[in-house]
Formats: sequence, structure tokens, C-alpha cells
Amino acid sequence: MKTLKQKLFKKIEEHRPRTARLVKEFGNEVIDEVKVSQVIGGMRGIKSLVTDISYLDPMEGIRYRGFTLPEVLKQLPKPEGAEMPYVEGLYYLLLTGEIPTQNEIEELMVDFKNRRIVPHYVWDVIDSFPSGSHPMAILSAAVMSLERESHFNTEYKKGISKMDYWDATYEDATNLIAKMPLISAYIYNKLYSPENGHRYPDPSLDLGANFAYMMGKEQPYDDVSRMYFIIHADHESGNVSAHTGHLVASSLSDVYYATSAMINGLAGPLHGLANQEVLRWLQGLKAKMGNKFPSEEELKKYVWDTLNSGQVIPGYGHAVLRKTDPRYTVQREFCLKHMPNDELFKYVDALYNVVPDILREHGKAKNPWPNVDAQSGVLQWHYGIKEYDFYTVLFAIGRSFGVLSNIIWDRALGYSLERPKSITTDMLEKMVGIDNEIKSKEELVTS
Ligand code: NMX
Ligand code: MLT
Repeated sequence: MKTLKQKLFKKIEEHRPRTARLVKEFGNEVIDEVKVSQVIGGMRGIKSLVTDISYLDPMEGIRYRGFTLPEVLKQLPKPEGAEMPYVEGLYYLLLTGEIPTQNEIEELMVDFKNRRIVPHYVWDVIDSFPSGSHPMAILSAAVMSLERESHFNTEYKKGISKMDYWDATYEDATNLIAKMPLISAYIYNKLYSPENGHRYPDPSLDLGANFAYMMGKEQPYDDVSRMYFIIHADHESGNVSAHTGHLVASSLSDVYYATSAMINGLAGPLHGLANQEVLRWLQGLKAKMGNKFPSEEELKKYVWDTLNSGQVIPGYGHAVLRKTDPRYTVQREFCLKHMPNDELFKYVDALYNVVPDILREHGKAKNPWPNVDAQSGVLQWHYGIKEYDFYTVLFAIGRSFGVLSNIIWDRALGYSLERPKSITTDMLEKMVGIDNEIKSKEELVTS
């Protein structure tokens, strides 16, 4: 057994009694209450999922296994001369909670390289998509087509023990993670850059550098990729993509079904697709301005016009965060170092100075601050990826590390089939004591 899997197994064995004890001894303890506004309002804030992979504090932002993003970026080992750490090291951290050594990373890199061969039929699936298809739809289908490779399904049919579900799931998850960047680069090259990209990986490169190579991009795009995949990897369990992955996998659907579903959830403009929306919105502003950089008044007008036409400001607001997203800040610092004079970056910075006050004055958004998506497209644009429909695919590669780590642990800890209870509007009215009021109004109307 490889070092990572051995360590993971040890961690799983240590953890299982904690979960079992919570259920057995404290199963009836009340830890939260549910309000009507939460039931109707997307279950916002209800504590009803458990994960140890990451935790999102509203004021501090995300921590992976207890580490803030600056700590993760500082402490994970880096390839020689690189600014950003190995993405492979992040997988190790998410799964085990430990920062890997250089040797452990090297072993994992070899393992990933051995797993990344993509079956030919996946290229055929991608090639057969009609023109005008969104890259997220293609990615979802490409991942889905790999389902026939599922190790978990083969083992399940043989009748493996529940205690070993995690092992077969680990094999599937690691196989899929190793292939996702190749599949994604192929989608990009096929749709937008048939002459510049590479179809086959370079065996000498780590995951981030190989992705840059396959996209046909020079340095520092390798660091951009590493940073991008790392900061998008996880955002605790309740966000749409992570939750969808977990939900689908809870029925023991294999990770190909679950990851394809997670990709579909990420493809909504209120979630991961917001990064392409930000670029579209910024391009709209630029087009309006002609060659001139907007004044503060012009920026404010553009923001208000967007709000007054009933649209959201993409890249701003969050369901949990109540401050500037640290993922925004990490990217901003990279931009300040590598592309301080980039025109779009200046637009993003100028908007940061006006949008929060306007959203506060508008009075709806609970969080007026920028999220990860406000900054991420600008970076891609700068390094030549101007086809903004593709940006959410990059988010999906990153998110697969977190979602798949979670699913492995879900299986290890025997988490149940997810099945919350729904009620009807009549029942809800009765619960809050307005059913009689409504009945008498109805009687008045019919009499
Ligand atoms: N611009 C305008 N209105 C907003 C914004 C915004 N950026 N953010 C929230 N609101 C509105 C929201 O539409 C809602 O209006 P209504 O009462 O008419 O339904 C009201 O403010 C209250 O919403 P919140 O409770 O603050 O936010 P919620 O938790 O429901 O939604 C988002 C969170 C992220 C969906 C929301 O802030 C939004 O739509 N942001 C813009 C899209 C975006 O950037 N999404 C990416 C999020 C990060 N990610 O990668 O997933
Ligand atoms: C995410 O990364 O999943 C988004 O910020 C959305 C969320 O956390 O709800």
C-alpha cells in the first residue's frame, strides 16, 4: 500500500470511534433549531452536515484541515523555483490533515502520473459534442463517460464489506482527479485552441505545470494553475457543488456520477459560473467606456444600472462569508506582484472601492464584499484564456479535490443516505398557527 493510503487508513481507524460515539451516546442532543425563513430560504445556516476536510468561518474565511489559505500556500512543499505549492500536496493534506514531506509528494506524483491515462472513448465523447455546447456540459459528460471504469462498482458487485467502501472509493477518486486536468485541457484545446495546446502530458511535470503545458501556456501559468486549483478546492460541505457531490454519493452512486453532478451544480451563475459572469460584466463596462478608464461616478452608475435592472453584481456577496473572501485576497496579491498594470485588474480594483458601499445602500445583500469569482477571471484573461466560458471548468478541477476527499471520508465513516424531511405549506401554516386565519378568509370568500 502507498504511503498516503496507509496514512489515510490509520487516520480512518482512529476517527471511526469518535463518530460512532457521537451517534451512540449523544445522538439525541439538540445542536440547532430551524426557522421558517431557513426552510423557505435554501436551508441557509442550518447545521446539518459534518466534514473535517474544511471549515468556513464567516469572518475569517476558509481553513483546510485547520490551515488558513496563506498557511496552506506557505507550508505545503513547492516545486523548485515555484511560487505556489504542489497541488498533489493539497490532496495529501485534505485527506490526512498532515502537511506531506517532499518524499511523500514525490511518491504521490508518480501515483498520479500512473493514473492519468485517459481512455480513448473520452476523447470521442468530447469530440462528438455539438458546437455551441458549454465546456461545463462537456466536462460533466466526459466525467460521466468514465463511469464504466468504476472500481467501487466492480467491488460492490463482488460484495465487499462496508468497512472497505472507502478503499475502492479512494481508487476511483484518485484516478479521476489525475485525469480531470487532462480532460479539461483537451476540452479547451478542442473548443478554442486546436493549434496551441498539447494532447498528451509531459511525464516530467507536476500536476499544475503539466496543466499549463497542456494548455500551451508559459510560466507563470503553472503557478496560476497551482494557486487556482488549491484555492478552489473546498469551501466546507454546504455549498452547492460540495453538497451535490456528497448527496449523490450518499446513495452509493460511484464518484463518477457524484462528480458529474457536482460539476452540474457548479455550472450555475449564482455559484461557480459567476467567474465567467464577472468577465462578461467587466467587458460590458469596458465596451461602454470605449478607450477611456471610467471615473468613479461612471463606475457607480454602471453598478446601479445593473442592480436597477434586477440583476446581481457578479463576484459580490456570499451565503456564509461576511468579509472579503481570502481567496480574492490571495489572487489580488498575485496580480499585484505579476500584473499590477493589467487594465482589467485596475477595473476590478476600482470596483472594489465602490461596490461594497453601493450594495450596503441597496440594502439587500447580507455580504457586500467580493468573493473568489470577482478576481479569478481577470487572472485567466491576463494569461491569454479569454474564452470566459471555460473559467468554471478550472473551478471544477480544483473543487474535485475537496469533493472527492469528502466522499472518501463519507464512505470511511459510514455516513448515511441523505434524506431530509419535507413538509407542505399547509403544515407550515399550521405549525406557526395561522391555518385558522387562512381557513376563515377562505370561508369568507366562498360564502
Ligand atoms: N448583487 C445584488 N444583490 C445581491 C447580491 C449581489 N452580489 N448578493 C446578494 N444579493 C441579494 C440576493 O439576490 C437577495 O435578494 P432577494 O431578497 O431579492 O432574493 C438578497 O440580496 C439577500 O441575499 P443574501 O442572503 O445576501 O445572499 P444569498 O445567501 O441568498 O446568496 C449569493 C449568496 C452568492 C448567491 C449572492 O450573494 C449572489 O447572487 N452573488 C452574486 C453571484 C456570485 O458572485 N456568486 C458566486 C458565489 C461564490 N461562488 O463561487 O459560488
Ligand atoms: C464556494 O466556493 O463553494 C462558494 O464560495 C459558495 C459557497 O461557499 O457557498
